[in-house]
Amino acid sequence: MDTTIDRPVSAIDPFSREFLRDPYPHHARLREAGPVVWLEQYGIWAMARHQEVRDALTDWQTYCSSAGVGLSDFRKEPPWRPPSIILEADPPLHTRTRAVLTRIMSPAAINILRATFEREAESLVTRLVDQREFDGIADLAEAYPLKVFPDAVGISEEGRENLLPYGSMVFNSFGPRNELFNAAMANAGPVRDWIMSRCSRAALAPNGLGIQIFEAVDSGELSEAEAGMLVRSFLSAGIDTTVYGLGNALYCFASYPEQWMLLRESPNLIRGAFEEVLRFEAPVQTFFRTTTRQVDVGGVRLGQGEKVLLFLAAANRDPRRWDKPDAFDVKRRATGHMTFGTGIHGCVGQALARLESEAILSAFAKRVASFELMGQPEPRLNNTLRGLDTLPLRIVPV
Ligand code: 4MI
Repeated sequence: MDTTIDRPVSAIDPFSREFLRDPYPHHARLREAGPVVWLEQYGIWAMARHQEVRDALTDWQTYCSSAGVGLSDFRKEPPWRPPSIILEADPPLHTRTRAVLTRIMSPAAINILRATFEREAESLVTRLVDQREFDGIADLAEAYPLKVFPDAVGISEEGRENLLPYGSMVFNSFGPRNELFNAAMANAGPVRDWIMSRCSRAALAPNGLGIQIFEAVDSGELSEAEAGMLVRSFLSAGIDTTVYGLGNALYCFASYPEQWMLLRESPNLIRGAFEEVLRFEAPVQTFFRTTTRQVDVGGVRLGQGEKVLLFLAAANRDPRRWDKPDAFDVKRRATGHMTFGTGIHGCVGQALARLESEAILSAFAKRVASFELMGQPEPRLNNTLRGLDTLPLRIVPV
């Protein structure tokens, strides 16, 4: 027999500037409060332990995505844009759209891009190393994905400056309608119009990832409108996530030079090192689910139709799961982190994210003895993402 216990309650606001600037002490308090915690400010549940986050992500029948994966409940208020047919969908719709993206984004399919991604990484990194000083965010973490990803999708050069503002809209919109949300939405109309204009068959280059989605229309798997919506998903998910991830990687290696030294000595550590970056400084910090039924979590009863905030980044540092969770250690087995999620919604672009990080870290590893911080990095606060606005670096060449 399970016994019901009083629900743990917290007054924490996980979307306040104070929380977002340094979430880790708050994560620890949320983990300690219990397996699931009621956040009274928002009237939602939160899970911050690895086991519970993982269990929720792998039980899509209880924890659904079709009511939105942000704070807003699509069944109670209109979404700010038509819902994504992959991220904000459940089976059977999700199963059909996911099958198409799984094929286009498979490791084998993404490997075809490797030579191009490596060449672009070598060329950018060579230039930055010659320059000695650069901003790790604008000059690398933004510049690289903004070149290779739209090229791979087959997006026109014209208008690419809309991609980062759109990403900011998407990821801030998963939080409450706070200042961050309002600032991101300030120029929403033109940005959204440009994005949608890039999602049609006619706007996409031949041979890119985008046109491959439309090939699934020709084979009867998708409608023309659905294909356009999946191109929108590429443009929503494919830039900011990797911008924040690459920026966090540089920040970790500038902060822990002995870890960079290990990686230089053994380049075979590069792949695992990026997983450790994702565990330690998760670019995507949170996602929501919505309960489809009453459910018991560690003796606490959750009702039907309730929002549950999953702290991926807190699961990544849960001492119940990890040895020395607050240590950045490129030699640890970091797989099992929750930054890519898991289950049916697990990141479909993860092969591409890994390709980008390996190309960049390998190019640096050949040329850079250490990264020196030239000043205080400034955070770029976002309701969902964790990363930097500026990262002034100087390189010590090999
Ligand atoms: C996990 S990041 C992300 C994934 C998918 C979409 C947006 C963001 C989308 O729009 O489908």
